[in-house]
Parts: sequence; C-alpha cells; structure tokens
Amino acid sequence: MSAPSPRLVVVSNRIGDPRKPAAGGLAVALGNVLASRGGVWFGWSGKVVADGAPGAGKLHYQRAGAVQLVTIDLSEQDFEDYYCGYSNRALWPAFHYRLDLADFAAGYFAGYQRVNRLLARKLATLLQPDDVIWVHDYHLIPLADELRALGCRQRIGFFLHVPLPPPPILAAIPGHEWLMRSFFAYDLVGLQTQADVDHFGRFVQEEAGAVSLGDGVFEALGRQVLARSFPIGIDVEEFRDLAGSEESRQTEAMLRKQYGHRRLLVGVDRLDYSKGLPRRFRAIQDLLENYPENLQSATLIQIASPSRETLSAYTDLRDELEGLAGKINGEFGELDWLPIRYLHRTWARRRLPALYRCSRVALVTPLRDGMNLVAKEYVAMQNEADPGVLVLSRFAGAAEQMREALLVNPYDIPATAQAIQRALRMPLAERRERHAALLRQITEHDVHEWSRNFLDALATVKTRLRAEIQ
Ligand code: ADQ
Repeated sequence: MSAPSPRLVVVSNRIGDPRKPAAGGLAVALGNVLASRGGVWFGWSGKVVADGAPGAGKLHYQRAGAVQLVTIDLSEQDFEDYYCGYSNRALWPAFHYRLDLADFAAGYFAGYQRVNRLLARKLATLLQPDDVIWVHDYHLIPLADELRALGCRQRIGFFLHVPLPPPPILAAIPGHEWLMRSFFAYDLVGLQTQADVDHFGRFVQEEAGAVSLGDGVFEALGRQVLARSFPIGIDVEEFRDLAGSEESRQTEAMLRKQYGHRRLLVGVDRLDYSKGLPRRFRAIQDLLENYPENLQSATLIQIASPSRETLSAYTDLRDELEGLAGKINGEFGELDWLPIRYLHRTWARRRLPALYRCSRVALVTPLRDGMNLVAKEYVAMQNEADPGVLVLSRFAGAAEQMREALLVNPYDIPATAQAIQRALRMPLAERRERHAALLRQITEHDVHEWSRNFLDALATVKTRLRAEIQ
C-alpha cells in the first residue's frame, strides 16, 4: 500500500470556498485536491479593517469537510500598499507588459514586503513538518523566502497565473533583484507557458547570475529551483454540468428567442486593460464598415465584470468602453438592432454555458493574458455537430496550446475584423475539424491534470539544498 499523501497547504491572495457552488473552475479544482487529501487553504479574507482595530491580524477559522479555511483581514494601510499598490499598480501592469501604467511608489514596495512577512508569520504557526505548500500568484512571490527565514523546511511550490515578461521589462521593475531572488526560496516555480519559462531562465541567468543545470533547474544563491510550464485548464465536466441548471436552460431559451435570427458573438472578461476590450469594440466597428452584410445582424454580447474599481486605470477604461459602445451603437444601430450589448456586471457562472452555446463566435482578444480560461470554456460548450469558432489573441497563454483557433494580433484591428468575418462565414466542415482538435486538447489537459502534474513535480523535485536537508 502506498503511503498517504502529505497534507497540502494552499496559499492564495483570496481563497475559494469549496462549499459554494458559484466558485470558479480554479477554486473547484483546488478545493477538490484539498478535499481529497485533506488540507488547509490560507489567504486574505477580502475584509479591510481600520488600522490598529481590535482583532486586526487575528486568524479566522472555518471548516469545509476535510478542508480548513484560514483567513486574515488586512488593515487599510496594508490593503492600500500591498493589494492596490504593489500587487495591482506595479506588478500586474508590469507583468502584462504595461510599464506605462505601472506605479512603483516606495510605500507600495514596503507594504508588499510587510504583508508577505505578516502572512508568513501567521502561516508558520499552522504548519506541520511534512506539509507540502503551494503558493499562488504575483501577490505572494516573496512568501517562501519569508517562510524560510522563519526556519520552514517544507517543500514549497509557486504557480504564477499571469505572464512573466521578458528580461528587459522585468529589469525595469525597481527592486527586481530582490523579487527574482525570492523565487530561489521555492523548490518548484510553475508558469503558464513555455515562453514564460524561457523568460524566467533568461532573466535569472542574465540578472541574478544563476547557472542553468539543465532540465529547467537553475542554481543561484546556493539554492536550486526547478522552473517548468504547467498550462492551466478547466474542469470540462463541471462546466458542462452547469448547462443542465434551470438558470442555464432559461438563459438559452431567452437568447435563442431574442437572437435566433442574428449572428451572435460573445466576449466574457473581467474589465481589465489587459483584456483588449477597446480594440475588440473597434474591430466590430471595422467589421460593420467593411463587411456590410453584418449590418442588422452581427451582435456582440460583451460581459465585463467590475474589477479593481478603486484604481484609476480601471475607471478610465470603463469610461472609454462606455463611450465606444455608445458611439458604435449610435452610428450603426437601428430601432430593433444594436451591434454591441455591453453589460458591466458579473454574470452568474451558471448562465455562462448558455451564452457560449448560442454564440457563433467567441472573441478572446487580450493584449496579454497568462492563459485565459474563457477560451477553453467556450470550446467546452459548443455543439460538436455545429460548433462555433474561437477567435483567439496570439498573446493569450492559451494560444500556445490552442493552435486550431483563429489566431489574431489584437493590435491589428483590420486583421482582427477580417478574422471575425472569416469565423462568421466558416464552412461547417472546417468548424468541426478545428473544434474537434481544440476539444481534444482541453479535455486531455484539464485542470485536474494541471494540479496533479504540479503536485507530482513538487513531490519529486530534487534540489541540492533539499538533499542536504533530508
Ligand atoms: P483572469 O484574469 O480572471 O484570471 P480568465 O482566465 O479569463 O482571467 O477568467 C477566469 C474565470 O472568470 C473564468 O472561469 C471566467 O468564466 C470567469 N469570468 C470572467 N469574466 C467574467 C464575467 N464577466 N462574468 C462571470 N464570470 C467571468 C487569471 C489570469 C488568467 C488565467 C487565470 C487562471 O489573468 O490569464 O487564465 O488566472 O490561471
């Protein structure tokens, strides 16, 4: 009989609650792994409390089956400096190649270090010697370094959900030496794509004096780290099951009634400048100008969920999109038809399958994206006998795997419009062929494979330091 798996401790900025059905695919997947082997999920509660408020810094415990959920509130200052500041005004834009939007105020950097240290101190009190720790995303890059400083010797892996840009962009981040050194406190660093892994390898060799030992292992500062790509997937079955819900059926019936005689296109995104929404709207404008057969027919339903609304880059984007949608609808719309239906809200996850099923084309055209799960959800929901077409940005991580989509450069608006037109007119045989290949790809490489591969690699990684410890 094989030995039971060690306890898993997942750390992410926000935690999912496996008991809630509305949780996204990633939350479901991590919840499943945690539930199957028992474990702890640790992160910020999402609550902000006044600086120095009584109870600040206290841990909150909840149990969800075999999973212990442990959260902590953030003070106003920590929320401002760590979350809004360094994470979302500095790292998020820089990692999405947008140095022009990045704000590297010194207070943000100090707040980021302070909160990571605080989280490490709290987490260390919960750890057992054999735990395996899996840290998620850009908010928490230095967490392992802080844990190591407290004497933690457990296996620690890190997964970055967003892209890792090439060395010249990373080198523009003040304090990048410190940030990149932090990666060497992990045993395993997982990235979404091979391109991200290449950037990591080049950066640590050029800027941190690391030496490549082959097979993705790098050595620097007396430590070794394994860097490898683990492209994240979706839970195809779980997502398809949502289509059976009453809400999904009602939505599908409504959409077919309203739009049955139109050519429906869909976009589903967080309202974020990385998602390329203004250029997507301009591509629709170009489509209507240059391919007039789409007048009174093509309709883009764009759902854009509110996101990080305390940050000005996001409110500016919202204003820009509302202006563009109004302009395009004003110019081309008729009493009984509008080319863009723009909804600035989060849709219930249960209603998404219906929207995907009814749409002949999905527009997934980010300027930069770690992976993009909407591309995979759209493919999962198509009718295999008469599938829709995915128009996908070559700058989404998903493009590395989903080669049978219509790949576009979202900066080239006329070419994007041309690809949309091609998608709308694509013959059935070609649609079926492309869809079958994409469906095979997302089914074989789903979110369960992703977490299994990552945890297997973490369980077996052999670094010199680890060999010395054991
Ligand atoms: P996100 O930037 O949030 O995630 P994405 O992968 O597209 O991007 O979406 C995550 C989930 O949110 C999907 O399940 C999608 O259905 C849902 N969603 C998005 N917009 C929605 C809306 N308006 N209403 C309802 N649901 C919505 C980050 C990285 C990505 C990476 C993921 C996972 O930025 O590149 O793919 O993590 O690693």
